[in-house]
Amino acid sequence: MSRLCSPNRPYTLLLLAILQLAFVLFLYRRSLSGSFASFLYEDDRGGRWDYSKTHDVYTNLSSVTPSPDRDTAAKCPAESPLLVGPLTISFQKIPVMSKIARKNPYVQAGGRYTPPQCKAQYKTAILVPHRNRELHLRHLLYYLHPFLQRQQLQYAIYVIHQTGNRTFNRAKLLNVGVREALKDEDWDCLFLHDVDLIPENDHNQYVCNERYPKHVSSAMNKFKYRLPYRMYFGGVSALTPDQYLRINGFPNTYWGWGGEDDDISARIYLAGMKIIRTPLSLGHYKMITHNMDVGNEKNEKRFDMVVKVSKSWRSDGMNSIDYNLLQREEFPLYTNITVDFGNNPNVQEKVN
Ligand code: UD2
Ligand code: MN
Repeated sequence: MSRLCSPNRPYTLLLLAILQLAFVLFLYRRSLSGSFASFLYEDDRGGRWDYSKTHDVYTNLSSVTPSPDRDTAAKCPAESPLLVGPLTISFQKIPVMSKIARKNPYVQAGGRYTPPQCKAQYKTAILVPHRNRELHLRHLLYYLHPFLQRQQLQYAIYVIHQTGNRTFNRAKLLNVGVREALKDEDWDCLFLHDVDLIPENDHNQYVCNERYPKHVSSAMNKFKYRLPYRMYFGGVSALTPDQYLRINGFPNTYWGWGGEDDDISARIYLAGMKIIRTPLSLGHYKMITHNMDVGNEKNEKRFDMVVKVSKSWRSDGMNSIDYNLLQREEFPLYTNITVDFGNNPNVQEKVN
């Protein structure tokens, strides 16, 4: 027994015990945070981006020339050579739709695109819930079309438009979008996308994670480029059709603003999966500043509803959706799907 550990020195012993405990705690926390980070964020290959140096989102696209024969064209490479990293995003001026279409000559009717120079390896559908945000939609189309072309994806943009002025229902619109988009194509991935969010880095690939639903807008200017809370799932997310159906899609019963994103987040865990996220350094988005919309007032029932999700998710979702499809139109830059949902059953609404 050393002098240090002699029983005559009780304070030294106590100090040693405390140090040992602190060391064990330190190791434990390190391993915890290590595993937490690896399951929460997709591998970002250590990428650190300098967002003070940005590029025009249309850079390199004029160099794209069609392959003489689509059938013999080589597969697109695993990583597109067109990517540049951080992009210049500004909401000062925005071209009219016809000008945006002219800037994207290879986009086909309905906002569909297949790379003209190589065979795409991946097919992504972008689904945008919408009403009365025409200006935001123009910004989104201006930035998203070249962004997706830089990634050499096969893609289509769907805008799901809720008609009338009754209470807005974002999650139900997305269920409609998924059902309608899957009638067109066997999509590998579904991107559920707010109209007012613009991605700031083209290395943020619009592809799904094969195992888990992915939260993509992990770092928004609105939240100072941090996650607002741990289970957050709002903004932009990506699920494979299989993952979407495993959670029974999104809830149809959230009328007005809020709560539906937390319900979806809970569904993912209830269905035995977890949320993976785009690394914060890559998941940068700018949200166009806006006020709350008329017809999308806060859903006062949202907290009561979210706590009941373990009971509701199996019966409220893709297996219970009911809607009146009014129109499907192929515009040059997007496919527009107009639906009527009727009244919010929670309140007495005026008939428009
Ligand atoms: C947050 C989430 C959003 C959703 C919402 C609560 C972010 C960035 N986004 O958005 O994903 O969970 O809270 O419901 O935190 N919309 C229209 N017309 C309307 C109303 C809404 O087109 O009249 C669409 C549009 O795509 C919009 C989205 O619904 O981006 C979400 O609505 P918001 O932008 O008003 O809500 P916000 O920014 O608080
Ligand atoms: Mn918004």
